[in-house]
This record gives sequence, C-alpha cells and structure tokens, in this order.
Amino acid sequence: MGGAPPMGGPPPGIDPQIYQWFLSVDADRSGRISTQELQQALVNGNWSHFNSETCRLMIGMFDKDHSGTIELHEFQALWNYIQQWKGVFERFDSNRTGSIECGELQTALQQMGYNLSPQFCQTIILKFDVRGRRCLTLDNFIQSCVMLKSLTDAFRTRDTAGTGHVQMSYEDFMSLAIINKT
Ligand SMILES: [Ca+2]
Ligand SMILES: [Ca+2]
Repeated sequence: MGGAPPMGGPPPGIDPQIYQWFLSVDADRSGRISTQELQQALVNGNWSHFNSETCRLMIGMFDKDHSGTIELHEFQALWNYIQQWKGVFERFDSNRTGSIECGELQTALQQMGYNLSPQFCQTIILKFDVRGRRCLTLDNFIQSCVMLKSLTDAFRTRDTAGTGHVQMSYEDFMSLAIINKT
C-alpha cells in the first residue's frame, strides 16, 4: 500500500481516537499544534482557557524534534500527560469545586512525597493563581507541580546526604532559578 492514508483515517500506528483529538486541536489544519491552539483546546474546571505559560511548558516537554510545535507523532504522549494530570487534579479536588484550594494542595503535595509547610502551600497559590481566586485551576496546578518537581530534583542532586540542607554558590543558585523559570 503506502502513500497517503485514506481520507479521514489515521496514519498507520496512530490510535484513531488520538488522531481525532489531534485534528480537533489543530484548528488551522497545519499538521502542527502551536501554543495558541493548545491553549484554545484546553479548559479548566471553570471553563477558562489554559494559561499560555503552561501550554508552552508542556509543548517544550514533548516537542522531541524541537520544531516548536507538536506534530501527530508527539501528540499522544502530550495528551496522555494532560489526562494523567487531570486525573490527579480531580482526585485531590475533594470538594469538587473545579479548583484546588490550600488544604487540598497541602494533601496533594504530601501524598506526592513533598515535605512542605501550609505556609509554603499559600505561597504557591499566591504565586501561581494569576486570577486572584486563592486557588489553583488545572493549568496552574500542573505548572506549579512541574516547577516543584524540577526544583526538588535539582536540590536532591546537591543534597547527597539527604539532610534537607545544601550549600551552594551564588552562580549555582542563579542557574537553578533560571533553568526552573516557568
Ligand atoms: Ca515538534
Ligand atoms: Ca476544590
């Protein structure tokens, strides 16, 4: 056979459902998904669209060929990732408000293995909740969890004795902050 796939069908090896989702996100039918298209396609529990930083962050994670956009072969991994976060978010949104409040965030972070104070949870919410609602929607929940993970990983590679304390140089600190800027 070979050649172009039949009209409307997915290319070989691509799940038909994933292909349909890809087509619905790829609004201009260019075969690539941009930050703007992803942002339009993803909604939070309160029907607001995802913020552009989270979309850029996720595209960066799954843009394996560094084209700046998500093509069909990269899309499945991105889509699964979003669905996983959605599941985590819904699990910890115990009062079903469509957002994660401070107490819920505290439980979530604890169960993810972070040892952080309630005050720190407040700080996260203040920093990431750009809408001023004192809670996190799915987009800024993903964004803050990704940042926490990469900062924690970076800390742990330096905290080889596992004491919770590291000594670091000024430049090392600055590099960490720049690398983890979301
Ligand atoms: Ca790409
Ligand atoms: Ca909630």
